[in-house]
Amino acid sequence: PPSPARPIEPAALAAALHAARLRTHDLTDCLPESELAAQHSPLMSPLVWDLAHIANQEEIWLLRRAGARAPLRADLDHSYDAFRHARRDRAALPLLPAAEARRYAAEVRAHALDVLAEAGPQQAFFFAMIAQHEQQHDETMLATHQLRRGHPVLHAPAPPRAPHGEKLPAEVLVPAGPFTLGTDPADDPWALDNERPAHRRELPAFWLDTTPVSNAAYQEFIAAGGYHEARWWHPDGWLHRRQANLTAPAYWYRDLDGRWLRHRFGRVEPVPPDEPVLHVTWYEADAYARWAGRRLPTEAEWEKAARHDPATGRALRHPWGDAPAAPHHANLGQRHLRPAPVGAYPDGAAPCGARQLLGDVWEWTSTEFDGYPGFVAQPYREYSEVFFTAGYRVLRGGSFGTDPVACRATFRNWDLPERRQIFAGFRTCRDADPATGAG
Ligand code: AVJ
Ligand code: FE
Repeated sequence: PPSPARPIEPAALAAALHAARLRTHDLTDCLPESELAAQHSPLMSPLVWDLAHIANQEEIWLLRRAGARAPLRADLDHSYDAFRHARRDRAALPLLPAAEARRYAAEVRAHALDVLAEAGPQQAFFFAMIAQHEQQHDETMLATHQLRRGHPVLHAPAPPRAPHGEKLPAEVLVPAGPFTLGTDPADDPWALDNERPAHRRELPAFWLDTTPVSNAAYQEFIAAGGYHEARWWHPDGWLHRRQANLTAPAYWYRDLDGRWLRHRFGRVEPVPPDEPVLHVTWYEADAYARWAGRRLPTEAEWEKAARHDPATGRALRHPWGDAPAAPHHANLGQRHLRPAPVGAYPDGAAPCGARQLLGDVWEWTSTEFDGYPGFVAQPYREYSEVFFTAGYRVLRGGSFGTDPVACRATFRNWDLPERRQIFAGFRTCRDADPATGAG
């Protein structure tokens, strides 16, 4: 792993591991064994698989690799190897019952903290990676909760509203010019391999939606017959739309009066018009953008809007600056179980004026997932490299279910264009007039 100029303090690593474990327990202690072992969807693992996989990865990377310890439970490696078993097949594996999985996780954690106490700065990255890994699985488990049928078991207060009476411009201008894409360990010791290395890019000016696309805007696309006109759709998207019979975002349906309702973590409620649209495929996002006479941003455009500060020419860690994400900046960390209305979080605005770039909903970009020039797999090929140029699209910005430890303006997520169980929405953009740089 890289050796950062400013290594992360061991206390910060221990705190990140601890916070992730509290969340893992919150997501799993609330369900009986039968529900933890159940396959709620072929798209997702049983929650008991995630639970022991989190512990097994921690054993592999922190105990065996960083700590050079002898294996504790080498017999578990096979069942919890994500590359050996598709999610749909994992319920049939000889999985640890939840109580045993929790014991295994606690035992691994006790040893991991011993390793951390002896570790040098060379080892810090493994701990940062594993804390993020657990949080990523926690978000995946949250998506499994959304797929599960049954009474609500998760609870959280509503997110903040948008500032009252404020009229935001529909789009903001991101002027032409150079900026930095990606980061280096010296600047961000938490950055994962696919965020590296930092490199200069140049982009023409473009106009970006100030906020993610709302449910109300998306309903106009539906009402205009957008799902039934091939001309708006990518050819593969049109095929998928017909095969999967997509007619609205996942979890939406109409009542007898034609009003849109949605399922959300075991509850049914009217679709809130002013929230960012959620649970759409890349194909739906792409079709909406074409229908609106616009396009999805590239991930370079997204990142420039999210962190380039024209006043200093510097790249920020977050849209609001380098300060750590606080609750008033962004809807992150599962503090709420839904996105905030579009226009919320004025304190989290980027220098260009765009809002909610971090938090609320992951944002689909037009870019296919690949390594940056000079990419080096760190420490294992299976985190990122095996997914390059394999048809995955990049998502940016994190959702309400993403922890701040696994979210920053350089963070890259990816998924297949037909997936929508993840907390994905989008915003659109358009080229600026090349003559005026605005237009
Ligand atoms: C980065 C969210 C696409 O869940 O497939 C978890 C994260 N990698 N375990 C995924 C991950 C290995 C990954 N994503
Ligand atoms: Fe994993």
